[in-house]
Amino acid sequence: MIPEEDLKLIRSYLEKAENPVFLYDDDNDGLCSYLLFKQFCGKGKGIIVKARPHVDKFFVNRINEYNPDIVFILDKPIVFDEFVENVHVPIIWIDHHPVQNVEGVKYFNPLSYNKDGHGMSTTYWCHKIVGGSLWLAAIGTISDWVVPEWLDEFKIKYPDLIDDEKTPEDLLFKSKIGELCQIFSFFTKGKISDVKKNISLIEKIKEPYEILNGTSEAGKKLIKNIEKIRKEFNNLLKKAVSKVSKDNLLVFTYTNKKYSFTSDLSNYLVYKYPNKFIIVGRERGGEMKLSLRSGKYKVRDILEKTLKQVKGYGGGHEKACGSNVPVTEFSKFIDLIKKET
Ligand SMILES: [Mn+2]
Repeated sequence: MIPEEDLKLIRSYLEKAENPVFLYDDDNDGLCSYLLFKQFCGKGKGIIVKARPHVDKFFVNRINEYNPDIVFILDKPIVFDEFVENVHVPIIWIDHHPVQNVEGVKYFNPLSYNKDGHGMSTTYWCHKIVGGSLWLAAIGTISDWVVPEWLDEFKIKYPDLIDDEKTPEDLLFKSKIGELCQIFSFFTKGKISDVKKNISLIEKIKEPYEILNGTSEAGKKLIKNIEKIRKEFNNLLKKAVSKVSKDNLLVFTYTNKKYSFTSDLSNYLVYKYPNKFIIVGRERGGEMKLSLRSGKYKVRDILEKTLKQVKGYGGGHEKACGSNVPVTEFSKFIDLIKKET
């Protein structure tokens, strides 16, 4: 848990900010963290950090263009020193991935206080800091497989978005809020110019029904923008499900130049087949970009062990990880994991 006084401190930084820049992860948790902070400040600039777990030098110039007085980093597991050394305003970093030690930033991570506690999600903490739209807080939190203690409050406000679902799995795959989570994850896929358009449309949305029922222009436009992506996803999902066998290991790989669906596919598969070790891979530029999931196996431990014998990198949560492995190493990677299942 992040202590109350730290939450207040972060809030005071937001209140004082004249021109904040928000760097955020490209998943729902990162996006909703940003949306809540932007909503609270009513000013500043958001920069989405796509397709990499780290914040590196590349973002220094992008940030300096906006001449910010403060930088917030949301839901990114890694920040390189080369970034911190070249940004000359305060950096506030809020995250819930394994604790990092980086000099020169104000770092807030619930796991710093209790290594074995639950990190919840970054959106969960951002909501505690600024309040704001409860439905955005719910999307960011539930998408990270976290059930907030205010779920009942949410249910009273949006009775048609949740039934009796109580677990993250049921919320994500059986309820209307889960449908929204899926729609949201499509908003950040594809070309950065398309993603930026989607995000500025989302910033205009006040209630989820604008998207779900197309009751506003922005909502209608958003649904239209993701039509093609949704179709591609559903096609891939069908193919992935057809790969299911008696094996404990389920491997599904695909090539798609435009969109990454690895985490969406693996999340659905682990819900359907919790006892399997699931690996979904997207081949790109000589690398396999992987999402690993399981309800049964200790994914992170097995991944760490495997990466000692195979080139590549990766990490994440105990039962949900991401990894990059050269295509040439992929079959060895699979063989090693197979031995663990
Ligand atoms: Mn997160």
